Amino acid sequence: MDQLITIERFIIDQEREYPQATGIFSRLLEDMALAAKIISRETRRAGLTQILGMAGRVNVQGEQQMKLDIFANETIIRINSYGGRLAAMASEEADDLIHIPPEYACGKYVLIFDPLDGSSNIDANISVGTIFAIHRRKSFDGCGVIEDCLQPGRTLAAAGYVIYGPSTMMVYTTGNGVHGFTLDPTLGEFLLSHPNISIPAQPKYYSANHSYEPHWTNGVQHYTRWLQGREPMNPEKGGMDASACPLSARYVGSLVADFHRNLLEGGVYYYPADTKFPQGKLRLTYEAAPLAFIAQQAGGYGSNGQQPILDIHPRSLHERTPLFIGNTGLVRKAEAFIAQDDNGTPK
Ligand code: P6P
Repeated sequence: MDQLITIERFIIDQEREYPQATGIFSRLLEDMALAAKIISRETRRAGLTQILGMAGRVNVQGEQQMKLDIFANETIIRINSYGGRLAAMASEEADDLIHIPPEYACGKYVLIFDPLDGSSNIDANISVGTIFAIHRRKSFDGCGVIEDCLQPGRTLAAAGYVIYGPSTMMVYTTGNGVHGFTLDPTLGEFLLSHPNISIPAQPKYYSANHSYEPHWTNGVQHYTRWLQGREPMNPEKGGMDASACPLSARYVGSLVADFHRNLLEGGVYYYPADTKFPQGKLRLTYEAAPLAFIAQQAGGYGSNGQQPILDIHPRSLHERTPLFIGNTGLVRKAEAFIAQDDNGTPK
């Protein structure tokens, strides 16, 4: 029988491998696990607000019942505002940098997050997720500045996500492999369930929204036909050969759910640029980069179609990017089709 290792125990054991560690980074990861538990509890009740009359509920502070994504955002901010771990935060829900309240000390990390990605799926009871990225601050002292959050994924200190599905799982990396923890709601503990996650060499799925296919570039359209086993081996270069195809199509419409399934089963998720999103829909700093770090640590790869996501230097907090992520061979093949067929402009 496997050992019962809580996420807190695992984090402390990992910390011991770094004698110079101060424990701040560990506490930060533990804070994210606490936030995940709180958000999970509320997400589980999402369908009950009307039935139990909680819609419009006034909480102890006299505040109206929040939408779940606002609740998730407020939970992460509240838990991480004190403790002196962070110099600043940035969120998908906030236009600008989130400063640490003046009454609290500023720390040496910055936290960038999407509090509840895919939240439009909640009413349909579809899995949703939290995505987070942790950078070491570049500024020297005092409050954090925007440049602390505009660092390439290559320099990430940690990245992770929480998937609120049939079970709640937290998956993260600090650059020392990818590890998954499943929440036991009866204990209130995240237990190590998926140590050292490695993306399977033989992929099963591809995930894309085919309704946009007429607006994809030639290269992406050819790539899609290749994944379906309908396109000849061309181009020769670039990773996996056609023996892996045809792959089955699986598209939830919730990035964390699609990414998580492809990470565990093997596959590729892609959201290319199209006429509606000429720069791509997904955000670089709190979606593509943290997931690309996780993919890389699990033996996979994340690209914008031309270059590694991890090499892109963000110019703004909410900058968008095309994203191809999953098995390295599948993503490299996308780059090869794009390089061969594209002049880079969506139709
Ligand atoms: P579409 C959710 O809004 C999201 O950001 C991702 O979670 C998801 O993969 C994608 O957008 C779905 O977008 O255009 O296919 O509905």
